[in-house]
Amino acid sequence: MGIKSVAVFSDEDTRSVHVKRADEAYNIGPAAATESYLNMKRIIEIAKQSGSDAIHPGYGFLSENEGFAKTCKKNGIIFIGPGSEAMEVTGDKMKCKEVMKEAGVPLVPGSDGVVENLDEAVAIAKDSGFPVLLKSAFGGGGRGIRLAKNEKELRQEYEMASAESKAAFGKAALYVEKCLEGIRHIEYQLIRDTHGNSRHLFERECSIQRRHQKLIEMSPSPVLDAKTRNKIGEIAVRAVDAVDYVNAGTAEFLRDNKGNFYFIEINSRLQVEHPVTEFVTGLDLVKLQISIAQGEKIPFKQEDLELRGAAIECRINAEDPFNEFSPSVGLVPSCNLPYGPGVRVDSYLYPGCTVSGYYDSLVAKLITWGNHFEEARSRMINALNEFEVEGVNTTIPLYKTIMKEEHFIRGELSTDYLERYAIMDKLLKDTKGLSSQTQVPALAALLLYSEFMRTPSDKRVEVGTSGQMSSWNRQRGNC
Ligand code: MV4
Repeated sequence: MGIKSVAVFSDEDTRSVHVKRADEAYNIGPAAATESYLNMKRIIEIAKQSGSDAIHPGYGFLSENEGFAKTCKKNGIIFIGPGSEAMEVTGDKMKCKEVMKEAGVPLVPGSDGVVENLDEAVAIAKDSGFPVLLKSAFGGGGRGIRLAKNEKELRQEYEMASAESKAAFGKAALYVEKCLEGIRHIEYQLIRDTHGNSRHLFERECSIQRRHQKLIEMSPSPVLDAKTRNKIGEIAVRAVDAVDYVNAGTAEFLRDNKGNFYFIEINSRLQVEHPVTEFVTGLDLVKLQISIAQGEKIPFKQEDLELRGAAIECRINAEDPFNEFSPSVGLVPSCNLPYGPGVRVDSYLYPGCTVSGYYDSLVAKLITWGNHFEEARSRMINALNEFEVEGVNTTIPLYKTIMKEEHFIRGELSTDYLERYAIMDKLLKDTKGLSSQTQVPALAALLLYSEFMRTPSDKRVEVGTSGQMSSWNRQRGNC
């Protein structure tokens, strides 16, 4: 778009790739996010110093912080996202549900807002039917959710849930929802301009998650036919119209095993998985966001949009799937990123870079597109096989297993997909339980040991740094 870019970076990110790619880059403080990427004052200071007209908040950090959106506006800097008023509504679960109910957007059966006391919770649970979920109005991403399978459990859980909510969020405001079974997590990408035009850019299926962190996203969803796609798309558009939303947003739904859709929340930021939608619509969503932030109208009608082909995203995290997904940090001496027709890698990895322990473990997004799901899947398999990262463990082996797993291939997905089909056991079987980090040293040790054992004892030399047989080795009689 011919717009100059200004990057901000913490001490930890001095050599990060976005710093090299931006036209200008400014340090905003120490590694700790609270002193850098969450430091509103410092970020506004840099925006003014660099003469920036607008700030794109990305995702995470301040991207859904209404105070930051307000501060930008107060300082005459365009916040590329929704206004703070819309953000205030979408950030308050109860207020948002109220607005959605008014707009005729389907909600999960349960209480109308927060319950006043335990008896009200029990009455509502009996009405909607057990099992129910007790959710905190201030929770999110799975926090502050408790399951009650009957009245006795509900009575027990209610006391604990209100104490937990008070402790975690400062206030106890609970609501009751019927617990939906066999659900899928399907979200709609939305865009709305400052002239009241709103479009949906189709759905993304995000059901494959671990501890409420998405792992794989895809479009189209294997369970949506064209009629349902448009019907839910219209509902999603109604949702953003109802909160007078502006710019890109995502409406999240749960789909139960009877095919009913229920609105959960609106995410007021561009999501990690937006490239999936860019691939199947051919749109550049960040360019669209910037145009809308400049007051331009959406340059297409709903009927102009076509969901073309299929796209899949795998989130490559620096975590060890063989060791409870523990974070893996440090130098990446070398890496090989895949490329080719229908392959996109959004990443900060380059040979010699460092994975920090200060920030999120996401190191790359690998997205593939094909004329249909099978072509996207086969391209993903090839890309995963080409994708090499030295120095840290990654979740790549998990995705190699999932891409070949029969239920995944048949589109039989649900939010409990990993548990339901014992995917972690399949991963261990596929890889004999060794992560890339342990596979290489283990093989090296085996080679060394067999070499050592083949060498006549008077010809053997110590393989080590000291040159002396260490006491540990001497006692154990090995090298
Ligand atoms: C639910 C549900 C079943 N029934 N609500 C978890 C986090 C939040 N985004 C909503 N979540 C759920 N709410 C009712 N009434 C199941 C989940 C849920 C879930 C939802 C989406 C993606 C992954 C999930 C994993 C576990 C539970």
